[in-house]
Amino acid sequence: MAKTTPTNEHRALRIGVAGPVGTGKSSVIATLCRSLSDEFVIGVITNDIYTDEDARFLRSEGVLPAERIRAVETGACPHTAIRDDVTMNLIAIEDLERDFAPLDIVLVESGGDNLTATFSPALVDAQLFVLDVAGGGDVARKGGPGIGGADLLVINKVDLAEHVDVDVGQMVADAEKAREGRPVLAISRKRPETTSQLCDWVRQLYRAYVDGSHAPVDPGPMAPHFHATDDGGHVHSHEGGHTHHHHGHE
Ligand SMILES: Nc1nc2c(ncn2[C@@H]2O[C@H](COP(=O)(O)OP(=O)(O)OP(=O)(O)O)[C@@H](O)[C@H]2O)c(=O)[nH]1
Ligand SMILES: [Mg+2]
Repeated sequence: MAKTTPTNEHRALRIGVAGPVGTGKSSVIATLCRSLSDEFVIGVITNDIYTDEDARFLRSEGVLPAERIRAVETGACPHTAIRDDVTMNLIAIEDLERDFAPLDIVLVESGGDNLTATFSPALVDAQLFVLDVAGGGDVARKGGPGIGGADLLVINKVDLAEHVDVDVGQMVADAEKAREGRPVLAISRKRPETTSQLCDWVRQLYRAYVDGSHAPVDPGPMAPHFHATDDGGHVHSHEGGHTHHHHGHE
């Protein structure tokens, strides 16, 4: 496998986008591609369990040339592919970087998972974690490595807050408390003034990456958890000590 440490100025900045199912990871990526494609050459890798649905959605948005958006099908365990064994993703990123060199930024969407999935710092230089107001105002208080330790926490779909009785200010305050000063952005793709803050964050990160002042931070391993399945699954454990069963995979 090719070397993955940055050895020249052409190695793209790799940004992971994680968060629970449906919070708006693909939409955030589409917004970034749409807004930043004049400034940066961007590529996208999506991680889905069984399909290339996210890649197809992003291609259909027309925000990037379709061939610069590639899918990794991770099988039954999306968090493994971004955390414990990142080989498939590293190969996909390196292929993309080679085919479209020089890329400035590669955005990696994780499979929609639970609250605890985070990227390994061996895979991405920085990561954002996406929550939405529709998941409930108290989610931010629940903490976990993504909420607490991601480089940026995004609270998405704030346009829906009034419909789901969520106080965005309170949700942001709770998140800031959980994050000990790390940044939180409340956004909606329907409110350009909010997504422009997200773009500014990426621009600032890119500058820090290029001048060498950005250091990848590990948000921490997944919390112990258990996936129940039917009989016949096998068991394995991950970093962080959790154990879970897979049914009929591998
Ligand atoms: N109202 C509103 N809806 C949004 C916003 N962003 C995303 N959505 C909607 O939320 C739904 C999920 O968005 P996606 O971007 O597909 O979410 P995702 O996190 O990529 O989903 P998975 O990859 O399936 O986990 C879609 O119906 C989007 O149209 C927003 O800012 N406001
Ligand atoms: Mg998606």
